[in-house]
Amino acid sequence: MAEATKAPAKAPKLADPMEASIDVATQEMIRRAQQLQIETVFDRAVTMKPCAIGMQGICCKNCAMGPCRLPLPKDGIQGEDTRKGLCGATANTIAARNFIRMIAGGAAAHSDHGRGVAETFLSVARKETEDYTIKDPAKLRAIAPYYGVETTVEADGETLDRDIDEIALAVAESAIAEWGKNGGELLYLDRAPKPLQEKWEAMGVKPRAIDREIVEIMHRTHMGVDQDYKNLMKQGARASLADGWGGSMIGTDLQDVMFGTPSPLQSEANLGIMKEDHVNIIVHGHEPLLSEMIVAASQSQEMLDYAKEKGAKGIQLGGICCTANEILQRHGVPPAGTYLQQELAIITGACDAMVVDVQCVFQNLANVAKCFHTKLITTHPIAKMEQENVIHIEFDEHYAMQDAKRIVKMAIDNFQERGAEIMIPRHKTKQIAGFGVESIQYHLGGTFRGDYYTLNDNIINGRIRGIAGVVGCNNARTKHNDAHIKIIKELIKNDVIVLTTGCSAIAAGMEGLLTPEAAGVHCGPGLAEVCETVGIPPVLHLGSCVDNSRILLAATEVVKAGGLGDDISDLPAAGSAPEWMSEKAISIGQYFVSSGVYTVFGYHMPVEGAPVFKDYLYKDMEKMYGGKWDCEADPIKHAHKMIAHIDKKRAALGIDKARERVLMDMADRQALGME
Ligand code: SF4
Ligand code: MSK
Repeated sequence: MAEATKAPAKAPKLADPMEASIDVATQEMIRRAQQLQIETVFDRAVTMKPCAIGMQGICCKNCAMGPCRLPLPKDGIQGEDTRKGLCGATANTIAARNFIRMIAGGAAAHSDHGRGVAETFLSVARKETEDYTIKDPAKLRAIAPYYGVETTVEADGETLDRDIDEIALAVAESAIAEWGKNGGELLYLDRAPKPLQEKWEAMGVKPRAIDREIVEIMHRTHMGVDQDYKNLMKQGARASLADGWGGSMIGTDLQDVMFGTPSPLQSEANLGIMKEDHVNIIVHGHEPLLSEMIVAASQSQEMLDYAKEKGAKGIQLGGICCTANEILQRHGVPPAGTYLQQELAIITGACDAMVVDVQCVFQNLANVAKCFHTKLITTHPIAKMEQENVIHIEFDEHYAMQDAKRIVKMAIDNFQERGAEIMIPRHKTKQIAGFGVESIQYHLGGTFRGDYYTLNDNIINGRIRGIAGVVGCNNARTKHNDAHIKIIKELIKNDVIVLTTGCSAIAAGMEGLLTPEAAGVHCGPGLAEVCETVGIPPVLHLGSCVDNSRILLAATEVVKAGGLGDDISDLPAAGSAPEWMSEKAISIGQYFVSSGVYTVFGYHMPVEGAPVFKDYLYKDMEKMYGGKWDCEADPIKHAHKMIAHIDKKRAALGIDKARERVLMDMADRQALGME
C-alpha cells in the first residue's frame, strides 16, 4: 500500500467529559488529562467493557475445573433451569457464593479497619503512645456498658465515677476480643431494637465473632461445601451483621473516643480547595489513624514555618474518599473530591504529596504521579504498590507524629519541584458536615426528653415524609455523581430527609446540598420548614463508610423515641447506594437489609443471571428481616421506589393522613414562626 493511502494510526478512544461527569471541575480535569495525554479511569471505562456473564453473577472460578460460565438462554429460562457447572453447581449456588464472597470482602475491609482502630486504642489505654489520647471521655463512658465494663465504683457508701484509664483498658480488651472470641455473640447486637434481635435469633444469624463469620464464608464457598443458596445467604447475613453491628460500629465508636465525636462544622468541597501558592497534601483511603496526625503535623508551627521557608504561603490539606470524610467531620479539612477524582487531584500538577492508606486507591495513581512531581506515599503494611516511583513510609502508631511530620516535610520539600503544568479548577462549594447520632439528637431532639422526639413528631405529623440513607461509591460505568445527586434531590423534593456517608456525602457537598440554604431551594414545603426552623441542611453528612453504623444507631434512636413502630423495619425509611462499586457496599447493603431496611442499589446487581436467587433477595428476605434488596438504574424511578416504600410504611403506621393535612396547615406553620 502506498504511504499516502495508509490509514492513519487509530487514535485511542477517549471519554467524553460531559458524559463522564456532572461536575464541572471533573469535566475540566478530564479534558486537561486528555490534552496532556494522561489516561484516566474515565478513558479506560470507554475502552474496556465489563464481562456480561460476570456482571450477572454466574461465572464461577472457585476451582481449577472452571471458570464455569452459565449464561442465561437468549429466550430466558423455559421450564426447568438446567444450567450447571462441571461439578453441578447451579446458577443459584454460583451467584449466591459470589455474592457472599463480596460480603466477606467488604466485611473484612471494614472490620480490619476497625481492628486497627481497636489496637491503637489499646496502645492508648496502655499508655504506649503519647500521640493519641482520649478526646471524648463521655462517649467512652456511654459505650462502656455494652462491653460489660462498669463506669462507676462504690466507695464509702458513695457511687463515684470510675477512673477513665481503667475504663479505657477494659473496653479496649473487650473490644479486641470481638474479632476472635470463642463462644457468645457480638456485644453490640444488644444495641438493636429488641424485636430485631429476636428476628436474628430466630433466623440463626447472630454473629459470634467478627473474623469467624468472614472465615466461614470462605469455607462455605469453597468448592463442594455449601450448595444451598438460602443457607449461603444466611451466612452472608450473619457476616454482614458482624460488619455493621460489629467491626464498623466498634471502629466508629473508638475513633470518636480517640479523635472526638463529630459535631457540625463548616468546610468546602471539590478540587478547587487546592491552592497554587500552598503546599498541597492529599490524603486518601479510609483509616484516620495516620491522617489525624497529618492534620496535627500540618497545623504545627514548625511545619508552617518550614513551608514558608520553602516559598509556600502555607499547607493545604485535602482528602479523597473516606479518609477525607474522617478528617472533614472532625477538623473541617475539605475533601478534594470523590473516588473518581483521585487521579485528577494529581493531574492538577499542584499535588505535592498524595498519602494513601487502604481501600479504594487506584494503582494507576502511580502512573499518573510519574507524569508530575507528586510524591505518592503508601503508608500501610498491607497496601503497597509495585511501581518504583511509589515511596513506602510505614506508619507505626507508636511513632505516629514522627511519621506524620516526615511525610509533611517530604511534601514541603517537594513544593519547589513543581513543573509549569499547573491547573487547579476553580470550583469548590461550601458545606456543613459532621453530623452524627449525638448531633441529630441535639438539633432535632427534644430539649426536655433528650431523645429523637422532635424528629419523630415531624415524621408523624408529616412535615418529614421519611428518612433515607443515601451512601456509597462512584462507579466509572455510570456518570460521575449523576445518580447520587438526582436521587437525593428527588428525595428532599418529596420531603424525605437524607442521611449520607462515603463518596455520596462528598458528591452532595460538591453540589451544595449540605447547607441549610439548600432547604429553601430543593426541598418540599414540609422538610424545608423543619430545616429552616432548626437550621440544618436537608442532607446530613454522617461520615465515612464505617460510619454507616451511625445510620443504624440513628434508626434505633428513632424507634426508641416512639410513635413509629417497634422495629427499624416499621420506620418510613429506605436505603440507597446509587453508584456502588465496592464489595463493602454489598456488605453494607446486606446489613441494612438484615436490619430491616428496604435497600435499593443503582447501576446493576450481580444476580440477574440467577432469577431464583434474585427473587430470594428482592422478595423473600422481607419476610425474614423486614428489609429487602432492590435495584433500579434510573435515578428518578429509584427515588420513587424508596418514596413508595416510605409511604407504604406510613400507611401501615396509620400516619399517612397526617401528611396530607400538614402541608395545608397554616396554624402549624405559624406555631413554628414560619408565617
Ligand atoms: Fe466450575 Fe464447580 Fe469448580 Fe465452580 S466449583 S469452577 S462451578 S467446577
Ligand atoms: S470511599 S467504598 S468509593 S464510598 Fe469509602 Fe467511596 Fe465507596 Fe470507597
